[in-house]
Formats: sequence, structure tokens, C-alpha cells
Amino acid sequence: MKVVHSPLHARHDGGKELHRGELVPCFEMPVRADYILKAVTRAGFEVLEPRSFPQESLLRVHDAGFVEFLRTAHAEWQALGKQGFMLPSGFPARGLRRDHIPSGINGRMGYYAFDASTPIVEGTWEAALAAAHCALTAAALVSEGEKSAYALCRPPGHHAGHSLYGGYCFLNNAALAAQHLRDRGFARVALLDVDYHHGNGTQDIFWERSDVLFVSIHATPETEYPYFLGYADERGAGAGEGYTLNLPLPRGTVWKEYSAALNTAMDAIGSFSPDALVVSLGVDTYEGDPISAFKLAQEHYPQMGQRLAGLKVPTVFVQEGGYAVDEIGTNVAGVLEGFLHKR
Ligand code: SP5
Ligand code: ZN
Repeated sequence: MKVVHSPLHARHDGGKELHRGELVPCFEMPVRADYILKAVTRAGFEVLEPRSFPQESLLRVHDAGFVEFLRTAHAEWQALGKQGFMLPSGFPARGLRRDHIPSGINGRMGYYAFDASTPIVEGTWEAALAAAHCALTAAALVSEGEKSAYALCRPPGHHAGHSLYGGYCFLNNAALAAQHLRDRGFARVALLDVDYHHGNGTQDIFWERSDVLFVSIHATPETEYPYFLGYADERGAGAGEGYTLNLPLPRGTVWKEYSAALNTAMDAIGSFSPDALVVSLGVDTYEGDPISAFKLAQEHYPQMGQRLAGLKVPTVFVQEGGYAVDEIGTNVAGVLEGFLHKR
């Protein structure tokens, strides 16, 4: 399996996030990608740099004004004489206007963001664009006949919606991969999200579509981030009704229960009979994860990979979360090697 990775990910660094009332260094840090790269290289995977793609590929799933905001936000901030990372401090919640985008940078940042844990730094756009290109390249490889490919994306993407960023995510890498496959003639694409957190951005993007099935196994939003989406009664709307499936699980979930949810997810994907599969691969389901509360052990990741291979469709893996940095490489490589029946 080919791995697509860009060293430009490291440009997204130096920000802080609001965590338990304090600004702390981000859990989503550059060393995550470095450790994954080490593990997949050790496992013998070939690593490629991403190709480049026109801006229009981003606009297949994102709003133009939103993309322009991400591209220029930090430069605008600097032009005002400010330095360092940017975090929003006000949001258009109920009762406030959402039909007008403020011209000032602070208001515009709050308009497009949904949390205060996703800093924008000078290199954020460069890194997010490189991650999007990694996902698009992995999808292109599969559309050209590879059986599978892995996009080592950083920053991650599944919390980023049509015109929304947050949850350490800016551009929705997995959605871009799924859309690329659609545009290359794969009529039905299934997107399975196994990150600990609900992929609210991906659900938002494909909510009204029946050509992309979105299935997510995640921690219940009753107690877990992102709190305001990811409940079981969300099933899609319009043409997309019935093409979103959320399988929320409680904190403390162990492999036995997770595995049962995975069976449910696989059955739904099987009935959809997809031409291709995109996996939003977060490994923050790991028992050692510092911000999550599932109890999957290292040995379960190869089993997850093996199960996914059972669908027997061309598959693009896209990296999402995972914050236990010492084990992140082993867990990711475990899924990929399990998929290839090497473990
Ligand atoms: C891609 C991804 O995994 N994004 C996750 C973003 C989570 N951000 C905030 C999480 C708040 C978690 N609260 C921590 C409780 C620690 N015990
Ligand atoms: Zn996550």
C-alpha cells in the first residue's frame, strides 16, 4: 500500500488550545505525523509526496469564502500587527445573526469556527492544503487502479464542514478523497469514520446526498466532543435520508462492544454495495489516548484492518485523530497491515 505524506504538515505548529479553562500546547502536534511516518516506513510501505491539485478541487466540498478565509486569515492578523496563534472568542450561537459575515478578523474567525481548540498559525494554510493534497493523491492512486492507499494527513479533517472549522481540522481531507472518487467515476462511495469523535464535518458535507454513505462509530456526544452532532437519530435529509448512520458508544467502551458496532457498520456498508471505501482513520479509540475514553488495545487495530478488507472494495485510508503519540505509529500501521493480511 502506498503512503502519501508531506513534510509541510510541520508548518502547523506552535498554537495553543483551550483545555479545562487553560491554554495548553495542542494535543494535535507535529510529532504525531513523524511517528506514523517512522512506523509505516519500518513496515516497508512506499512513501510518496502529494501531487498538486487546482483550488477548484477544494470547492467541490467547501465554500469559497471559507477557503479564502483559511488562506488569508493569518496574514490579515499579522497586518493588524498581531503575532502568534489565532483563536476565536465569540460564536454565532442561537439568537445571533448568521446571515452576515463580519468584516473584522475576530468576528469572521468566530463565524467560521465552532470551538476554541483549533488555533490558526502562520503555516496552518500551507499544512492544511498539503494534507488535502495527500488525501486527493491517495484517492487518485486508487482511481488509477491501486487496491488501497493511505493518506498520512496532518492536520486532520473530519470535523471540518462545508464552511466550518474546528476540532483541529480545517479542510476535510476524507470528504475531498470521497468526492475525488465520485468525480473519477466511482458511483457509490462509502465513508466509514472510526475516529473516537463524531465526524460532524463529513456528515455536514454529505448530509443531503445518497451517493456517499456516511457511517460513523464514535463516543456519544452526550458527554464527548463535538457534543452537538453525532446522535443515532441523525439519518440524513432529502435525497440523503437514510444515507447517514451514527453508532454512538459510551465512554469506557471495550473491543467486544466496539467490534459489534463495527459489524453493524460493515453490514450497512455491505448493503449499500459501494464502488469504493474511504476510512477516516482516527486511533484515538486507543486505551492510552490522553483525551479519549474508549479501551481498544494495540492488538485490536490489525483486527479492525482485517475486517475492513472483508468488504473487498478499493479503499483510501485518511489519517484523523490519535493523541497517544508513543503508540500512534504502531496502531496506525496495525490497521494498515491487518488490512493487507500481513498481521
Ligand atoms: C480529529 C480529532 O480527533 N479532533 C478531536 C478534537 C477534540 N478537541 C477537544 C477535546 C476536548 C476533550 N476533553 C478532554 C477531557 C480529558 N479527560
Ligand atoms: Zn478524534
